[in-house]
Amino acid sequence: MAQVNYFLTEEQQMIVDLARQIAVEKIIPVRAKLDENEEFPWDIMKDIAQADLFGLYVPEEYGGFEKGCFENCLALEQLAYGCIAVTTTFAASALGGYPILLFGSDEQKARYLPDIAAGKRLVAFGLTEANAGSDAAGIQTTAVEDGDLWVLNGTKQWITSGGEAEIYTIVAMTNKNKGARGATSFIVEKGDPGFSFGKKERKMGLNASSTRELILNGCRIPKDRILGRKGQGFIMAMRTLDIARPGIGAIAVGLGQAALDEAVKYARQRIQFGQPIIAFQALQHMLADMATKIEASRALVYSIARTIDEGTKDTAKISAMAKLFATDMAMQVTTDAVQILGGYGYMKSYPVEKMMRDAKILQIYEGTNQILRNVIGQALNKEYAKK
Ligand code: COS
Repeated sequence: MAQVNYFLTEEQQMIVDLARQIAVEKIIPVRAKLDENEEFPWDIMKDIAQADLFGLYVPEEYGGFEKGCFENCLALEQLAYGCIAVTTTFAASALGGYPILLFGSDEQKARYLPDIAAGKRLVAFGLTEANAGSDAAGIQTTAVEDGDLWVLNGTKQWITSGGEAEIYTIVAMTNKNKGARGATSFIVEKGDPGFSFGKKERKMGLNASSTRELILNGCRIPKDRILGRKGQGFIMAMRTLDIARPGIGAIAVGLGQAALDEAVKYARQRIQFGQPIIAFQALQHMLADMATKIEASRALVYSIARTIDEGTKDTAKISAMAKLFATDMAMQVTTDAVQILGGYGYMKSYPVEKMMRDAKILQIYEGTNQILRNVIGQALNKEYAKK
């Protein structure tokens, strides 16, 4: 049966195979237990580290493979085939690491990137606050200079890998009067004085991923922990999200594929009215739509990730498109998979109910799909104004 050819190089196919092997051998056997126990997947993080996948996007001089957004998407898609909670922990490490890669000094890169590439220390990205979600420029955490130190005060909310990660890239206001231009980014480490964590959040899904508050209470960090220059924090966060969002699209593709595989398998063996239910056209049409939307999402995510890797500037619009289309697809496909499995789909003994619960976050984190539509709409407005 013909499959779409995405013309992967041998090396890219190796990344796919490696990540798929981890999904099948290490993640799928334990995903229900991790979900049920809300357990952080440390063992799997070690497997991913041993496979050298944490270093995919890190330059060779810091111990990585210097690959791009596309290779990262390939790994994310396959890991997500196993479980998107586990994959979110892996993805969050890149989200927290990109600011160091994009804006860090040579000295900061040398200090942090080798450990990040080796998977020795997890990274987290601290942007969101109770009153600054979609309105990311509304952050209230402050950073003020005090002699040789920066002193940070505020609370970050819903931070993926909060408490588990050791390195945090935090956005704080250094000049509240300047709005988005008054934000600055910093590296904060677990153990820094005045830095602690809130309780682990309980969630609808994504239970193997840990989500906590970061509490900065007079947190004192050395002067050289500033990332880039004062006032660059918001742009840094936006550029980080522009590189990371296709990865969320890739996670959605992996999840959608996993749900489709479960639905087809079930529809082929479930007998009703004397025949497998896949013989019914109503079911075939559902499966056909699911498969087509997954392939369309994969093609979109891959081509956008490749475009970003070519060094294209101003990628906010296309990056938003990759996340928007694929994550709406994943929500629909996982919901349809539950429908196809019927009563069994609603039971915890089958994996599709978890897939549907997990899928919902994809439309919310790293920019709600409503904000992404705004980003795309505003970009269109600007483009057409130039024509
Ligand atoms: N790349 C580079 N610069 C960008 C940018 C991008 N993608 N997006 C915005 N900017 C720049 C703008 O050009 C503007 O610069 P000037 O000050 O020179 O004009 C500045 O940043 C402020 O931009 P804007 O006025 O568009 O900011 P808004 O406050 O209106 O917010 C949105 C823009 C809504 C797009 C932003 O807040 C956002 O992405 N929100 C979602 C946040 C998110 O994803 N949260 C999830 C957290 S991580 S799980």
